[in-house]
This record gives sequence, structure tokens and C-alpha cells, in this order.
Amino acid sequence: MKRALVTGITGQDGSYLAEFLLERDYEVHGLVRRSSLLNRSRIDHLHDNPRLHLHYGDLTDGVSLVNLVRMVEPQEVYNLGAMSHVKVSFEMPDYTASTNAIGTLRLLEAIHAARLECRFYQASTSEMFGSTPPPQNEESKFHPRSPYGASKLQAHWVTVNYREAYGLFGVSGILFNHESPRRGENFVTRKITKAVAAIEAGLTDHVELGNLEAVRDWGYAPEYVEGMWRMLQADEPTDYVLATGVGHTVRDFCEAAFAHAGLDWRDHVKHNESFERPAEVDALIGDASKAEAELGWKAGTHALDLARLMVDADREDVARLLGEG
Ligand code: NAP
Ligand code: F7E
Repeated sequence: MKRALVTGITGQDGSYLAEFLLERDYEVHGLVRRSSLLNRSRIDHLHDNPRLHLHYGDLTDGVSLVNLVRMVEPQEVYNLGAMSHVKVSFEMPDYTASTNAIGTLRLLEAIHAARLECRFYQASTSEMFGSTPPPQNEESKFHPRSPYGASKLQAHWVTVNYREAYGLFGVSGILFNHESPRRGENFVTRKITKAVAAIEAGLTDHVELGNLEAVRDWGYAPEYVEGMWRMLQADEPTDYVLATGVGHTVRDFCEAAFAHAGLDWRDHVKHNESFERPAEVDALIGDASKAEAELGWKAGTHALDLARLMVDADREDVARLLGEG
């Protein structure tokens, strides 16, 4: 039985990855940070699985990482924990760097110090490309446009460095945006699909958004966690882009989500400049041909199908809440 350690297990990707690994008979150890309310709603349904073990810790607390790595002795480590919101990273740059950049270094050093033969996945991001025009692939220039993107770039290079310096099987997965009904509610796709469901039910009549012109390459999160796993099963460690290869504007996503409920987005979307960023990433569209050729990975779900799938899930949530009320 393989043992995996997952940071960020309570997040969107961590929850899908935990399901994926448990289905493949892994013993899964998850790092959970302490908060005054339990923050495990995305993994509650896995609670009774005897192969799932949760541990308190934090990427900003090196001691907790050293102790956990020594205790678990994982064969695979997936570092998904992060302060993952780009706009918030402008408001909390110090914490963002400590969690995302130094946190990755702390975890790598914990593995190195324990002399573990383990494979390491780093959750890197298309935000590292920033202002480099699309299509972006593994060879494209990095030019991050936020404290988040810069922190992830440091984590990317430190992963590459531990691979080159110490022979670690370290992989940096450069993932473009991927969404799902479990997406955090303040990312734009989920904010839109939740609003559509609420407007349709008569709970509100509008949603306030920032820049509608940005282009993103949105894929479906469960497919992307399988890509992470495939990267760690490869013969050699190297870096991969995962993306659909198709770009849409935020406006396109709005149009599809509202149309799915028979609504015209122009009647319900208001502009609010407070949701704009000090520096924007205008267009991200990935070229995942290396992952397709070497890992047999290809995105199957595209943005506009995703919009409909997410609206349907949010409609069910609203119906359940109204039923309970
Ligand atoms: P998410 O839903 O925001 O989840 C982030 C996870 O990190 C949560 O479990 C969170 O815990 C945890 N976390 C935050 N700060 C931490 C800290 N100081 N110590 C330990 N854990 C901490 O993010 P996601 O969408 O699943 O993304 C997973 C990873 O992929 C992230 O590293 C993200 O930056 C990266 N990424 C995401 C995308 C995307 O489109 N989704 C694309 C490229 C890369 P709480 O539940 O307690 O908040
Ligand atoms: O913004 C625009 C916003 O916050 C997408 C993270 O998972 O993917 C994600 O980062 C676009 C941006 O995602 C609102 O300006 C307009 O252009 O959903 P988002 P993101 O910034 O692309 C990357 C790959 C990651 O790695 C990150 O962790 O939508 N936008 N109006 C808005 N965005 C938000 N959040 N809220 C708005 O009201």
C-alpha cells in the first residue's frame, strides 16, 4: 500500500486528489490547518475511510512539517497547500510568500533532512507566465504579475533546484485554471454560477464583478488531479503544463452560465472596480501537448460545459437550502 502526504487536502484540488488516491488503495495523510471553525466540508464525506488520516500543521510552521514527514514517511508528497487567491495576495503579500514560497522550501527541506526516497509534486501555476502572451508551454518565459505569481515562481525554482542538487524526484505541475462545484466562492467562475442560481431562485437580482475582458483557460479540477498523479508515476521527473488549450473571456463564461438558466447576463452583472487587480494577467491559454505525449493526459471538459455543470450544482445547493428553510 502506498502512502501519500497531501498539503491543502481541505481545498478544491486536495479533496478530489484524496478521493482519487483512496480509490487507488493509497493510505492518505492530509495536513490540516487549525481554525476556530472546522474547515473540512470538502472532505467530510471521506471521514469514515480508515485509510484517511488528518494531522494538524501549517506550511508556515516548519516544525510541524519536519515532524509530519518523519512520522508518515510518505512515498509521494503533493504540495497543494497555498494562499491561492491572486487579488488577496496583493493585500497579504508577506503571508502569501511565507506560505507559498518559503512553505514549499520548508517542506522540501523536511523531506531532504529525513533522507526520504519520496516523489514530490509542486502545485505550480499559469500565473507564473503572467504577461507572457499565449499560448504558454513549459518553455515560455515567466513574468508573474502578483505576489501570488511571484511566490509560486520561487516555489517552482526551489523544486527544480532540489531535483538538480539532490536528485529528488520533484515535479512542478504548471496548471492552468481548473474549476468545479467545489471551487472557492470568491473565484470568478464559482462567484458567477452561485449568483446565477441565487438570481434564478429570486434571492438576489445581480452580481458585481471586475474585469470581464481577461481570458482564461478553464478546465475541470477532477481531471487535473489525475494529471498530478500521472506526473509522479512517470519514469523521470520533469515539469508539465496542464490546460485545455482553449481560452474564453470572463464575459463568455458569464454569458454561458446565465444563458443556461434562461437569463441574459447583461441584466444582472454590475461592474465594481474593487474586484480589479493592481496588475492584471490579460490572457492565459495553455499548450499541454507535452503532458498528452508523455503522460497520455488530455483535458475532456471545456469552459462552457463547466459553466453549465457548475450552475446545475449551485442550483441543487440553493434548492436544498430553501428546502431546509
Ligand atoms: P484552494 O481551494 O484555495 O485550497 C488551498 C488549500 O491550501 C486549502 O486546503 C487551505 O486550507 C490550504 N492552506 C492555505 N494556507 C495554508 C497554510 N498556511 N498551511 C497549510 N495549508 C494551507 O486551492 P485549489 O484551487 O485547491 O488549488 C490547489 C493548489 O494548486 C494551490 O497551491 C493553488 O495555488 C494551486 N493552483 C490552483 C489552480 C486552480 O485553478 N485551482 C491552478 C494552478 C495552481 P483551508 O481549507 O484551511 O483554507
Ligand atoms: O480570476 C477576473 C480576474 O480569481 C479570474 C487561482 O486558482 O487560477 C486562479 O487565479 C479572472 C481574473 O482566478 C472578478 O481579474 C473579474 O482576470 O477566478 P480568478 P485567477 O486570478 O485566474 C490560477 C491559475 C491560480 O493559480 C490561482 O490560484 O477573473 N475577475 N471579476 C474576477 N475575479 C474574481 N476573483 N472576482 C471577481 O469579481
